[in-house]
Amino acid sequence: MDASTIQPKFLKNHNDLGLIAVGFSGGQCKPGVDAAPMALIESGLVDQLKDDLKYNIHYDGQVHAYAELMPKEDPDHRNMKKPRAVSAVTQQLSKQVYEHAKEGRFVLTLGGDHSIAIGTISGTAKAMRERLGREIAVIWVDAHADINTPETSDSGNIHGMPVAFLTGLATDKPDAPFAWLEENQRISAKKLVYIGLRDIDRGEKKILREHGIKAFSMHDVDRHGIGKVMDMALGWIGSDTPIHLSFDIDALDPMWAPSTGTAVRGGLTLREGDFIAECVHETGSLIALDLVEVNPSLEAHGAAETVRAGCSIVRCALGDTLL
Ligand SMILES: [Mn+2]
Repeated sequence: MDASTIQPKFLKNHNDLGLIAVGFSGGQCKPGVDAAPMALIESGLVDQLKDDLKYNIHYDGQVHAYAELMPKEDPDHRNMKKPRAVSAVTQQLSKQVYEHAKEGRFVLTLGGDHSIAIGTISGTAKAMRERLGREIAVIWVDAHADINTPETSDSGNIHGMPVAFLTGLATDKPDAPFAWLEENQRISAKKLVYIGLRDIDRGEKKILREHGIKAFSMHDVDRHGIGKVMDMALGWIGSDTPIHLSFDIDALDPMWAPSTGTAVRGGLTLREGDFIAECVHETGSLIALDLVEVNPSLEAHGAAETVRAGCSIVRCALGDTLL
């Protein structure tokens, strides 16, 4: 492996990378997803980024569990489970991401469940507005749309709601848990692109339709092939917009990534997942990556495989190539 030859358009130094390890699972009900960052790091990911891809890594050396932020009591709020815990963690994470991004670094966040994207994306959105006066685009690779509002969600798990909060489709009143999200931390629904969808709640389908959100489901991947889907996705975003890639490992078929909390059959192959990451890297517009929902405690026999798939996606997004 060698350092990438792609010149990043929106970063200060092409090899400066801020790494944040987030051991947080409170956006859903299954324990274990908090162990993913350590599993990814122990499998050699950070060393590969450093030694092979030549990144200069800024990492505080800890997996953040944010125990000090956990509220004593956390009753449901608007049907949301653990709203204060998720709010406190994402608000803190937003600051951590912002601190890296405002220095012009690439930000890699290893989760954790997908609720943490409220923190990561709000952090890069704010930093890019301040540094370059630009709105960011988000490519959300996932089996699920994660765009339920508290009111449309059946489960009340916040990992199914981050996109609703980030786009402003869901807001919280002053003094309520998610009141901290400000306008300059949000993203436009017009600059959001989904890839890999196949398990969408009825309320979510309505939201996607009504807001004209660009979404490539597995049907589109089957029809056009992943190459054409990426051309269309990146064409929609345009070449002059910073991209935050939020990658849920459950976008991959459980054949390749079985150890995840809400696995859905009929997903992307390992190569299709890597290809998405490679294509986004090649644009030079990628400014941040989240890798979430790896849960090494589920499907014990598939944990190593799932961790390996996650590492591969991160490497591809950071410039690893086959040749
Ligand atoms: Mn997700």
